[in-house]
Amino acid sequence: MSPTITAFAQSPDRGRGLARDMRVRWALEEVGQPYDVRLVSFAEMKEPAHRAFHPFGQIPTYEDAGLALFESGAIVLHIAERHAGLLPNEADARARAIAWMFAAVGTVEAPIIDLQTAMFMERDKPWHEERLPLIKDRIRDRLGELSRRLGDADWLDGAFSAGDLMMAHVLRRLSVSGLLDEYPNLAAYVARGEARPAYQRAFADQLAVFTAASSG
Ligand code: GTB
Repeated sequence: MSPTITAFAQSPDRGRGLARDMRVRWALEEVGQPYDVRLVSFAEMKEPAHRAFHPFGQIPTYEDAGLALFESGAIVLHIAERHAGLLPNEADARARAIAWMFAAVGTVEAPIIDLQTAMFMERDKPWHEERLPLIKDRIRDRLGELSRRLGDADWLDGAFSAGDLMMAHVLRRLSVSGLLDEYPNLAAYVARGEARPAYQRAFADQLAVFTAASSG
């Protein structure tokens, strides 16, 4: 039996691969694990049947042989722990790769979510214009630090790992803001991730969902 993940039936990202099912798809493609996808509407996500898998009524979820998981980072870690290819075997290197996964969602993604919340949900607030540069500068602080750490390396700690997968996908969320272009080594890092065959397959699959929903 293949694992089943959930994704938006009609993703608000319009097939740009920004929703978090993309991380899970990418991880499954990297390790060569086939999977099924259950598409859910916004209404279905909030129904008890979906909340049994995801307490917050969101995507992605992951089900496999009686195990149900939510949280994209936890799902990618689970996949990486059960298959070769996304975490180093050596214990310390493995711990560092996992630390980068946490850094991606906890330290780097947090201010990026603030920016998206400001752009999509707070535009009408009287303090919006004043708040925006503050959020952007917090993101720049993180990107500057990350850029200095990456330097001219291909990946954050040796070979490509689940830490890079999570970080590259988090950084992709900045693509429309222009902020990533201020850090050429980070833009190149994301491009290297996007060039991976596993990423390409995952991207094509989620785009096909959007294309089918748009034409149907
Ligand atoms: N911390 C959780 C995780 O990492 O899995 C966060 C899960 C989450 O926020 N899921 C979003 C969701 O289900 C989809 S990915 N939202 C519906 C809801 O909360 O009701 C977030 C997302 C949505 C849209 C875009 N976009 O349009 O570009 C990008 C990312």
